[in-house]
Amino acid sequence: MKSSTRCLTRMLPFFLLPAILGLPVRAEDGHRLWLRYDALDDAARDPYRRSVSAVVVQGQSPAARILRDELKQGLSGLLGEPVPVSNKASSPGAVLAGTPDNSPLIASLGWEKELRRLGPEGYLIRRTEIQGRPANVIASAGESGALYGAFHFLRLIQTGQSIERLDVAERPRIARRLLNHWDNLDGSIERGYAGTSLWNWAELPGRVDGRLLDYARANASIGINGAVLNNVNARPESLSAEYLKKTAALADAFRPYGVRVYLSANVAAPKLLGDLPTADPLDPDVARWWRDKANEIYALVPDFGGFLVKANCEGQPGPQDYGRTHAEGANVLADALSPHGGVVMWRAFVYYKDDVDDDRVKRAYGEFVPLDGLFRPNVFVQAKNGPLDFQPREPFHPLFGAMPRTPLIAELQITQEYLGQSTHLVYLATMWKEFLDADTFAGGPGSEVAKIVDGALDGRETTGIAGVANTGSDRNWCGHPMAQANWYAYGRLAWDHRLTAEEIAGEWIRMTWSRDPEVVATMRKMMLDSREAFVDYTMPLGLHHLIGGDHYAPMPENDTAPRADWTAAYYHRANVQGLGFDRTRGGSGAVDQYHRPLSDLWNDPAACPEELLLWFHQRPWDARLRSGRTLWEELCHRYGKGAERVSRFEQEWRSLAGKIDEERFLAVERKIRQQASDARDWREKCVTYFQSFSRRPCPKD
Ligand code: GCW
Repeated sequence: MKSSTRCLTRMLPFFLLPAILGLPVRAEDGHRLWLRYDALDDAARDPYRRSVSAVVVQGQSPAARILRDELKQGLSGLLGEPVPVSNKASSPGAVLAGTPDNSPLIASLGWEKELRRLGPEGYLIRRTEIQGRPANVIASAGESGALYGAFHFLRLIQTGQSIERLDVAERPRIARRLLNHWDNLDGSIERGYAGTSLWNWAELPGRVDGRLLDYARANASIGINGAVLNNVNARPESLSAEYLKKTAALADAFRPYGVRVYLSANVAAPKLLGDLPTADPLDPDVARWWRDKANEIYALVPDFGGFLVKANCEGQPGPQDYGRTHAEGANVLADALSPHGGVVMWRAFVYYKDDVDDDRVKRAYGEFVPLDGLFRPNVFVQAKNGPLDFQPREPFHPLFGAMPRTPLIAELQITQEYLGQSTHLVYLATMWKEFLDADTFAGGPGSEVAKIVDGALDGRETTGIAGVANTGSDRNWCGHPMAQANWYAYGRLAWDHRLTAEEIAGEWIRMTWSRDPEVVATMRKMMLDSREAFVDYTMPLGLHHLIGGDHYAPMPENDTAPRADWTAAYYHRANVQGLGFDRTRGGSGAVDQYHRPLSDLWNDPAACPEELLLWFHQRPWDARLRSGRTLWEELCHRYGKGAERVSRFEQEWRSLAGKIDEERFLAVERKIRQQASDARDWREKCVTYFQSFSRRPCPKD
């Protein structure tokens, strides 16, 4: 941008600018997500115009209608001219999409065998000939797969890739790719930072808000195929006849987009909602209650996905209230659902009310590993990525690789509860990749978490992944305009965890912001650096939980929460000698929940990666680290480095002035300014606090 224009952008109210510059005025508030479909510029669209002439979708079902509309809208938008819909592939350049069952033209290609192998969600995209004319074919054995293929095809054009010699075969690596909504029936969202719940419970089932279709469409565009509608801290009423009708209306709305609904279940429902005197999972009346409930649900929602359960944790009821195990609790639900094909996702996030563990991170492993093999085949155990609670950095959860006879769902948190909520730019794909790529050594080297989650290590087809959603009623869906990237990246990784964080960021920026190489390069760099910067300015070197009740602001001094494991002091263990939680063999022993050689490596302070040093070790202030600095100096260095990186975000973002629409530009600018100021607060507060133990001067840099 010319400097005179840049100057203008600083001085003028943003809404006047487009008019003055002669640009079209359009509300660009982030609502359209990555599905904007704005016209490519002339040079970029010419090759596509030559290859694309019409949309041909022969099916008549609701899903086929959605497919046709998406292709028509997407292609017409991107090519800057109406692309007609036709029933025949009579002109060269048809975009033919569908399944052999709903499209005679696709059936005539003889691709059934390949399509069957890719499954109903997989697809082929090929440039081929139909009746002697070149065509672009998007084919799947199932309607969901055809829609996923269409979004793939559109993405190629949105991101400026060639469609000349297309030959794509895709299938998802994980079967259940779910969002978990922690939405309450009163419309609030636990750990939600983007407004209120999208589910308009009060108006349902009579009125389904149009926004819900946009939600389902966005999920379909990234391959998400299920949503758990309500908070894991579940009200029993969500299973009442009244609410099930509302759930059924949502299920009907989402179905054509390939999104199935699931519910969180409160396991005391037989008592709280029914009139049984007990919710003991081994009581025959309780089992009957769950069977009847499952029958009632499936009569309304024939493709209901199943139940997610948080039991015996943070005040939730559970089988242990009756002296039963988690397996006994899960199995009674599983038996009720299995005749209908439903599953139970039983969470491993557990710690107890009256019993604060010496080391809380050890709890889930101790509870669940002995139960391996005792769950019904339609039960998943769902574990968070790390053993504590979605901290900026944790080692992977030791259950991955420790329960070979139980399918495990990996629970990631898209909403940034501990990572700056909707104020800080933190791109989470790098963190999730670190987790998915971590080698558990469960079956020797090369036993990455991803291979456990996608079933490759144990030859398992029952697979799943969950992301705690960051969506809400905010116009831009996720609060921070750039937090949409985390919803997007979650879906893309759930589909194919081999994609890199960098590739996904590049796609998302081009689709959501701009194809200008400078914008792409600048934003991508910021995104890729953001998670490590956040770790550095908040909890470097393996520190964790340095927060208070809001889970946002620095509070390393917090030592008086209602329970010790809600404080910060429980975790950092700072004293005049040093800093960190000793989880070695000489300490809590948590390190031995991991396989060798990892446990040996992490047990040794000289070999342990410094990123996890204070997670596993209490180290003296003068211990030498790899940089040559002492622990104290390195700590100060990291806090400084993180805060400094974010202050450069401010300049980098400003360098894009004029290259991005004003409304979103200013919204991000405001957020980054706050982030940079918060990062300085974190640095000041934590360095000063830890200095009261280290009693050493701050290094000059
Ligand atoms: O991260 C913690 C949150 C709780 C949450 C809990 C859980 C839904 O602070 O808000 O409850 O974990 O995952 O169950």
